[in-house]
Amino acid sequence: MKHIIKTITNLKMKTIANLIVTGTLLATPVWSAPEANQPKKPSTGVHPIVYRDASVGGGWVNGAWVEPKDVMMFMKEGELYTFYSLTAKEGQSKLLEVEDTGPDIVARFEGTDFLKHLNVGVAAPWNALPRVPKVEDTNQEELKDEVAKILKQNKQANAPVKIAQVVRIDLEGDGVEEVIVSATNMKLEPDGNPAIDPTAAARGLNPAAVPGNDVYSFVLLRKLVNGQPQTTLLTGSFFTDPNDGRVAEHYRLAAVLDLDGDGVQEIVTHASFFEGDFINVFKMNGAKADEVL
Ligand SMILES: [Ca+2]
Ligand SMILES: [Ca+2]
Repeated sequence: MKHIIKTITNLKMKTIANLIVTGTLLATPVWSAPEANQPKKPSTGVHPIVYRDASVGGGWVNGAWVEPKDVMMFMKEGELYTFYSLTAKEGQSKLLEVEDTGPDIVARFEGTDFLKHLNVGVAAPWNALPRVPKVEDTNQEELKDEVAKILKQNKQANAPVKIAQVVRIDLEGDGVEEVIVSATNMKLEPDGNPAIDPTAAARGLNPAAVPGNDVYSFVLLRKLVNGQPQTTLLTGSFFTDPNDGRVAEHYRLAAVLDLDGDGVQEIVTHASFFEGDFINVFKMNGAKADEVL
């Protein structure tokens, strides 16, 4: 009995202590928010980026964004990379070698069985996914209206609105969430590559050319700016002529990662086309998203 009473007393003490702490926190002014959400100085080290089955996508090197061909010379055998999907850390692996194959710079890693089809890896000691994106329902009227507006601006007012991804994430950690949307009506293979058009060859076109009119694939960012939601087209392709012979590109959101170590997450989009793919990286610059890679 004595023991039980003592425990209850301890619990009461704890509750009172918690109340005091809570009271202190509530009284704390906004400007002393937790350290994690304060902007940090970006890293001054070498941080190459790889994607999918380890093509080199460029990197953040000595304070600058560097294109894939130029980052290759900075990549060291045995260096540890952390790989991320859109919503999770997938694992870590050491770089074995890196090779310039002509169209791509390709890296090889030790035991990467954990890698999923779309992933982004970075040689960085910090957590590149400090805030995890929430994947949402694609059936949202406000976002469908924004997609329709972009289609109209790109001479595709009659194209059906098809949203493929909706992701909510606070990129800066400022307490206000951003929304990233990818939209496409393109015919796709199961791996996400655009489908080959079997009729294209008969029309004298590349079989990887766009099948049909009013085909699109793009990624947009929706962000509150001075209290008003603002939509930015980040990247994409719009095809209005089925006979223009352009090769179809499918764009989607691949990852939302802090690639330069400043605590702000960059947007990584992935584009796949016939026998190839690439990534782009967008870094927030106030209300704007700058394409840095
Ligand atoms: Ca934000
Ligand atoms: Ca960053």
